[in-house]
Amino acid sequence: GFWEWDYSSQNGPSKWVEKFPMAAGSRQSPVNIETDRVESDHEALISKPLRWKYPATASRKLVNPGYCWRIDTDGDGTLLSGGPLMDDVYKLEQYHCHWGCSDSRGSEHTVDGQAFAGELHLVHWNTSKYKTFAEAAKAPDGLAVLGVFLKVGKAHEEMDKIARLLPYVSHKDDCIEINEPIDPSKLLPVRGGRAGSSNSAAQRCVNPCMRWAGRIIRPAENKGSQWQDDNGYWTYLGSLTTPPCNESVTWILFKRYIEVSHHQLNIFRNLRKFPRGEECPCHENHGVVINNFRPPLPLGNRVLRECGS
Ligand code: 1SD
Ligand code: ZN
Repeated sequence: GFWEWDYSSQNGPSKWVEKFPMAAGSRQSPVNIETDRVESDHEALISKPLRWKYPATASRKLVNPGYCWRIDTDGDGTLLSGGPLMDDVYKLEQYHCHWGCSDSRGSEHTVDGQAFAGELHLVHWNTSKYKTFAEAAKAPDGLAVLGVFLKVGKAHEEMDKIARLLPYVSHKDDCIEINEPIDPSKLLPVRGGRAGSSNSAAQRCVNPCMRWAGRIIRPAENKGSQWQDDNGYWTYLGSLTTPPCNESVTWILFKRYIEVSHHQLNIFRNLRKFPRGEECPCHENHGVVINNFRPPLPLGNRVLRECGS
């Protein structure tokens, strides 16, 4: 009969393939990142630094689709380019998050078998080659997702703006407009710890504020700064991690994680999988959104590359 995919034992990741044949493909995501088996400093990656720009005004709507929280953006003025994406320009479509029922699980990708408490995804599409997000989502080089691991620690200021709004989208299909600017570039790791080994470096503002004749000159007022990665990332070709699991994603995972507080994660864990006014399906976790991650799939004969130490 009819069923909707979810993360439960009944309709979860192992059952998706029954309805979404692409889920059984050979280019699926997430994967486990074996740090001592990645290919280092591939020439194509070093030749162009990864760059991004997100005006804070791009974050438009906060949505509860019943399986995560998601912020839909107005792609205008957003940009992701360089690194594995070469000269193609990608725009930000939305960003969303995956998390666990406890702080010891929740990420989709794992690093040397270790899961993080959560994983933030910034979903972009290739505007150099495709006309719409839907068209890009079907193409092998159509999408690029930036992934950031979440580790429990101190509260994250920008994430708190989102956490404070979540009670207004507590139920499935709830949606609100965002009025206070939420800056996705502030959700990316700057000086956090490392998901892999070693230390050093940071992300760098390419067009920072300048002081001139005693005045502070901001880069293109309100339009946001352009940033460049100096932290390092892992990259490989994969898929959407949710049905229909299209094999259209260039994955870029930052080696550095960001810290969010246990309390902030608990606010995520309070979202409901069912619509307002409907009765709570109390049999499974009181209908709250938890463990909304797909477990890692085989890398197969794909190559995982790294850029930066
Ligand atoms: O989980 C998201 C899903 O919500 C949807 O946004 C899709 C893009 O249309 O992307 C997946 S994911 O692969 O970024 N996890
Ligand atoms: Zn995701």
